[in-house]
Amino acid sequence: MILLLSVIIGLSVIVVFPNFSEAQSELKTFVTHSGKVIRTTGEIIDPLYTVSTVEFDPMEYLRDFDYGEVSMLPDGITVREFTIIAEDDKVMEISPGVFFNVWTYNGAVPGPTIRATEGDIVKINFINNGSKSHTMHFHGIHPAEMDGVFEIVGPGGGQFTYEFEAGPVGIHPYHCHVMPLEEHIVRGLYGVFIVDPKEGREPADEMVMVLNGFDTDFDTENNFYAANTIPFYYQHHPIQINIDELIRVYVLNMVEFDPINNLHLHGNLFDYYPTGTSTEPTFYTDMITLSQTERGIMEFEYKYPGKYLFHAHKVEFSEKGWIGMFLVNDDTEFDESDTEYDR
Ligand SMILES: [Cu+2]
Repeated sequence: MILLLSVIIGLSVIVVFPNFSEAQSELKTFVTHSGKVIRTTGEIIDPLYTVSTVEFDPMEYLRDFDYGEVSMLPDGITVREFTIIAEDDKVMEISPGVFFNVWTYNGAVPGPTIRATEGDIVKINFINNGSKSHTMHFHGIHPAEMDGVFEIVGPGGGQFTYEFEAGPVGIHPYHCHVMPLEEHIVRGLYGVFIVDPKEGREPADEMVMVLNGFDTDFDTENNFYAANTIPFYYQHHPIQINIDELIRVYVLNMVEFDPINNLHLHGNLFDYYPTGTSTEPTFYTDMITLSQTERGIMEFEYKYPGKYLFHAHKVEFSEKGWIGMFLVNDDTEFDESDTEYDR
């Protein structure tokens, strides 16, 4: 029995790390995006750093919506004010032992989920505390000078105030738009902007999933993939949901380098609203395909309790971290310590 176990464990190690010894012995030279020449074994960057300066909890991020500081104009229009600080010196342990220099909005990847109602005035006090120029470019409808492309915000405390009317209804990305754009995005300068319809949406257990990846060896291919930054996180910490309760997922694909990403939900189908701009679903499906910055809203409820996977059906991505699990509870009175969600 013990012998059999050892053989099984031995075989699993070979299957999981087929090139481990090869990669260990073979140092390759890479030129980073910023021109630095580094030597690394390949799949995983050498641990140049050993301390994470980013605190990020994917379970907290999942249902954390920032509605800003609310005030009202004399004509009754709601103003939502946000302060967003960009930095580019933070280090995040994106996978055990893999420390990566992320660029952040408000200290995390993704940045905060900014939320407003159609017609609100959104005011973003943007401060660039990084060492490089950065901006915030929102997808949506706004004046040219609020587009975050030509109004470069300089490093070391540069400031800009973005102000525009929230619209159209839907889920939109925001991201830095400074060249080289690829690096400013893949390092982590992105987040979600939700515009709610004035009449609201049906009450639901709402959550945000940003599909992202990290190229930790700078070869313009991702080494890790995830929903909300940390590979395999929701597989090890399943998202608790209730049976027969409407679940609404705002999903955004921010994966660079790979032309497509996708999402498959197990044991169920969902109504899908591309970009969230319509309140009528376009598809009823268990599978969506998303190109860069493509996004939408998924709505579903589970009929049966238990564990259900959701993951990229592009198997390479799911095997490198883009996989998670819903745990459908039969009992609405649950109180699990690994979720902050109170009902
Ligand atoms: Cu930038």
